[in-house]
Amino acid sequence: MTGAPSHPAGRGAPRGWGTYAQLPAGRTLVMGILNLTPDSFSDGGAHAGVEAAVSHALAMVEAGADVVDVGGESTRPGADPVAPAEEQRRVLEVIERLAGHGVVVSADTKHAQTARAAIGAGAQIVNDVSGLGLTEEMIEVCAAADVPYILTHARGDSATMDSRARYDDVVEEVRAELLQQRERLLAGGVRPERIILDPGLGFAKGGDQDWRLLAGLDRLTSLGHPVLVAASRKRFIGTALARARGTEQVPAPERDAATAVISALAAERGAWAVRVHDVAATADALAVTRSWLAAQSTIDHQS
Ligand code: PMM
Repeated sequence: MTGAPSHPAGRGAPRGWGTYAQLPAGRTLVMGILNLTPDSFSDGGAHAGVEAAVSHALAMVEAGADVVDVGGESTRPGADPVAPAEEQRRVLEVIERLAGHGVVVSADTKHAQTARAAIGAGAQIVNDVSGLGLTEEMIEVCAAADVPYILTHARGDSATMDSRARYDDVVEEVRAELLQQRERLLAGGVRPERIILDPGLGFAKGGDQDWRLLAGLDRLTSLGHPVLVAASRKRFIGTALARARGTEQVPAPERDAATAVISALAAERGAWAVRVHDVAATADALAVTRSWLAAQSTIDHQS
């Protein structure tokens, strides 16, 4: 990534970032989710086995994923913690295989040892959802490897996060807490251009807090770091759909069309990347968003 933005600031122009080594610049990227967890809320157990996992990941790349995010520990509220050794057993071989295929892999982990091993296996980005629990060891690993680091807002762990969803002003507090953690990363030697920010939708958030964070995305993109939006299939989407349909909570696999709409809106607001399960739907949503914005900029230049 270079320091300078690749776009003039404006609608749909990702702000504050240039390009990471192999990743295209100038458009919102798609991060496809590969959860290698038996208890993941949305696709648990479906990709058991290395072969199935690799072919699912390659299918996501074929469908338009720029990055594949590989995780071995479920982060949903109430999920059991996974020891780093078991987490590594689940992910390392898959990461190695994907890196061998030239896929850009991010390692979704809260454990510094797993991040280190994942980088050794070929992962190029560390995706950490520790939030306020970010460890010094994780900072050391990322500084030493000089890899992009996704700093995700979260309070507490899977057992406690729901009880910590108390904010006076969720957008301002999430921003301030991310900036605090950013200071720790910088003090530990992580270069500023390596830090990607994520509001941590669903992590210690409830009610309409996730929607407020999306609506206030400019407060994060204006900080000059790339911003990742990871809304895919999350509970707040199911709740909004249920309210609109007048039904019970809408289940995770029925949230993909709504997720694609959020991807489009996030791209319009300058998100660097969106993390999704249904890559094809989001790739299409981003393609039509780009066409819309390209036409918009022509009109803007004429007037
Ligand atoms: N959410 C989940 C897992 N990893 N990573 C980042 N950076 N941000 C997130 O919000 C995030 C994440 C949980 O969702 P999943 O179980 O569908 O993967």
